[in-house]
Amino acid sequence: MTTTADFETSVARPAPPQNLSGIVGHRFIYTYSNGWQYEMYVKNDHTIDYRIHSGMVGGRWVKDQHVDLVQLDEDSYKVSWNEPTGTSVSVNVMPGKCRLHGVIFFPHWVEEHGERTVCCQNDHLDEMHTYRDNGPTYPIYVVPEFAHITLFEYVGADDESVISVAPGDLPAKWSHRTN
Ligand code: FER
Repeated sequence: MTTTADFETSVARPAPPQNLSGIVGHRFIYTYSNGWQYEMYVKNDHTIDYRIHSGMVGGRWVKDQHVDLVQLDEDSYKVSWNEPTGTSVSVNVMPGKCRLHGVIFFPHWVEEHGERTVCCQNDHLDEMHTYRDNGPTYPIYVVPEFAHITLFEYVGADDESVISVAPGDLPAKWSHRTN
């Protein structure tokens, strides 16, 4: 059993013990305070699939994004990554509190032309890399927002069927399911 004391850290041991079982294999749907609705599936301890149900780049979906995933504390995880578009994201997740905080760092070209990223990204990787490399990258558009998690469920790890269709091809109100 892991107790609160086990999360004590020091200069010699800055990282707390890692137990990712509270987030790996889980799907969660959340709405940011700006109204943007996202869905993330933590497929394993280094990979996510996701769909964007609404917002600036609503309709976008991605499989097999490599991420850094750590446990910060009890009921506290951080997922961080860089997209083929150049966008960087860092998301803190507190499942027990249904609380999430994300910071998205959009290159300038995505702020100007978000629609270019609305696709099944996996079918357009070369195109995204070209857009990324052509920019303009700066100024970066930083979007820091809290979100409320409306659905959090265990669906099992490494399941390709969890996120396998575009957000627009789901039944009406599919993302409105809560638990
Ligand atoms: C999130 C915030 C942003 C997220 C994904 C993104 C899956 C991706 C943004 C982009 O590349 O457009 O919470 O979760």
